[in-house]
Amino acid sequence: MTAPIAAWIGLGSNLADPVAAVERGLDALAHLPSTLLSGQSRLYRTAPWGMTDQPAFVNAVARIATTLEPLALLDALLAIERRHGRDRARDLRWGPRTLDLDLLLYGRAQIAQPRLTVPHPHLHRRAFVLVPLAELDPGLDVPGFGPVEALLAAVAEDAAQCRAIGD
Ligand code: A4P
Ligand code: MG
Repeated sequence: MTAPIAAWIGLGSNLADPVAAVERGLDALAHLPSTLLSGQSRLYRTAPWGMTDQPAFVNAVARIATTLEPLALLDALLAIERRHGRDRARDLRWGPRTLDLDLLLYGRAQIAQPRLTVPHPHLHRRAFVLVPLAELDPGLDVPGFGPVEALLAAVAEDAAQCRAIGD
């Protein structure tokens, strides 16, 4: 048996009922094979990043312990997206989506493959990822970029636009 790896998944939605979509995404992560859902942040309402003329997003981050290899995990995440009604052919870059699952970190791995880049290429500059990540583990080191807390300090203005739902 290989030892489980701690991996981090970012969840986002801004169509239909985004709170329900993110909650279904978390539930689907809990049911992945060879995987344990070991932590989840609160849900945050966040200002749209990239393409700003679209509805606000709901975002969260989950920590899993998994023995799935990185590409198998990516395929499992894409399958969850498909089951939740995402049609990639119609997606605009950085545009609206029913459920987006990003593989943020896979242990301390640095991966540069055609289908998979880890750490996720935009993670270090996205407050909507760094805020929930810091809630779970502020000292977490992003390989090649540094601790989450320091990355968050660099996007403080955007971080102020991330509101925990229910607060
Ligand atoms: N891929 C490569 N590396 C990864 C990885 N680490 N995790 C490949 C997941 N996928 C990865 O994904 C396209 C392909 O990227 C996958 O098939 C996989 O092989 P995608 O999610 O459709 O596209 P993208 O490149 O991630 O850019 P895209 O579509 O613009 O989506 P993003 O980057 O996920 O951004 N604002 C707020 N506040 N909250 C949000 O959640 N999300 C977006 C979408 C824009 N603005 C947002 C939010
Ligand atoms: Mg994505």
